[in-house]
Amino acid sequence: MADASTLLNVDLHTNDSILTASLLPTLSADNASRFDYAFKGSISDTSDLDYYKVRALSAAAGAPVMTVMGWGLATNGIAPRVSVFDATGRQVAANLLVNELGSFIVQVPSVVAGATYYVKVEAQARQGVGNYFLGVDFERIAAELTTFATGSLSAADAQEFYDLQVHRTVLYHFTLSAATADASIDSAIRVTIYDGRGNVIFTKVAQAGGDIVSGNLVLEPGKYKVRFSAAPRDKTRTPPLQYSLTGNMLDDPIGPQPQDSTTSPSGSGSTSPSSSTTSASSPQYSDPTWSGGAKPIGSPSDPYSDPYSGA
Ligand SMILES: [Ca+2]
Ligand SMILES: [Ca+2]
Repeated sequence: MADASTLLNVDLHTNDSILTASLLPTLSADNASRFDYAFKGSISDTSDLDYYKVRALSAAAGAPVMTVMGWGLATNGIAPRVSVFDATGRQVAANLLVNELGSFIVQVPSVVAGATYYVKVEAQARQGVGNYFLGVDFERIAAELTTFATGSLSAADAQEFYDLQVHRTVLYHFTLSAATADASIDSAIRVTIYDGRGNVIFTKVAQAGGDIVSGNLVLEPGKYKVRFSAAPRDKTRTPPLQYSLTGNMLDDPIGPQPQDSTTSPSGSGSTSPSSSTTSASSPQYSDPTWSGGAKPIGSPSDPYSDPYSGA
């Protein structure tokens, strides 16, 4: 944990609300970096919040997608959490794209050109003190998110399995979210991915009603099993839970892709797996297939500890 002497920017709580954020200068444009706005700040005590004022680019810029990125600046520093508010102080719906290893990235798909927004930075779970980097970037094209699997779990149906068939090497960026109808019961959902030999190659836990969690995974061609399991703190009480595994896929197949150039959006470098019409004639490039959902197929063990143990 950082001490006061290593904090880069102690604001003495002058920017802990949207009202006082407006007293601060707008984040200056940073021409030297890839971000439209960039700033290094500090969470200087456990009650510190930092609000920053940002102006969306003009309509002429044609860049309505607002991406806000925060990450800790020290190995053992804080994990920042960022959120976006409009000029009236209302939180703006944003897709949480990345929440892993101290990085937190949200994206607002469409902002009002020229409008004022506020970015709030806090420490995740209000824990820790330290320095962070905040970057805000306006872009033309939003990240395309695909839903890979979604379903419901309950005490009677505490896990669901999917078969995943991968036809070419892909890099998945997964985001897992968990929701519950009964927030009074502390619970979570775990996703676990097994390779063809039953080895666990990926696992993440999302708290019900909490932020999504994300992770990257490279999958070679083959068959995998994906399990979603309910993880209530009190094993005798499992509330109704909903899970959603979304994200996107990046791939780099060797050789040209069998894409129909007449339907590709120009210059987007699309990684969307949504177009599957060509896969029948070119199986070597077909997208991974997800199947199953409700049917339990065996019960592979989970070597990972209870997410609540030691908590
Ligand atoms: Ca601060
Ligand atoms: Ca502050």
